[in-house]
Amino acid sequence: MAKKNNKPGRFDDQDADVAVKSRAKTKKPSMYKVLMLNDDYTPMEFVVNVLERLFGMSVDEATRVMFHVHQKGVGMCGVFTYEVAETKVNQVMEMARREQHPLQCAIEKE
Ligand code: TYC
Repeated sequence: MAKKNNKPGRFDDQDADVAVKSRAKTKKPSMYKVLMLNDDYTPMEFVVNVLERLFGMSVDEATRVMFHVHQKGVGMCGVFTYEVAETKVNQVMEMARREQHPLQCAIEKE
């Protein structure tokens, strides 16, 4: 661009055509665990189905997670950004509500 000639044959530093690499500041988003809680009434098969459909687990993986929750009281379905985690929880609750199961799901910041 325009050379600002303060003196003949000189550049003003600030206007010189120098490509300055500036990297936009990026921050990794906070991640959130989606937790499944045990209860005495939701059928095991329903929980396995939820884990397959909403969390992309295989039958084996979903069964393992379901039994973990059944035995320990709580277990992890996955880790997501806040908005995705919130959506997953809402989807789990909606699936459970439709079938009138008391299944509960929660978000925990990592
Ligand atoms: N405890 C339930 C039963 O015995 C099964 C179950 C597992 C429920 C995991 C909820 O998140 C859960 N039918």
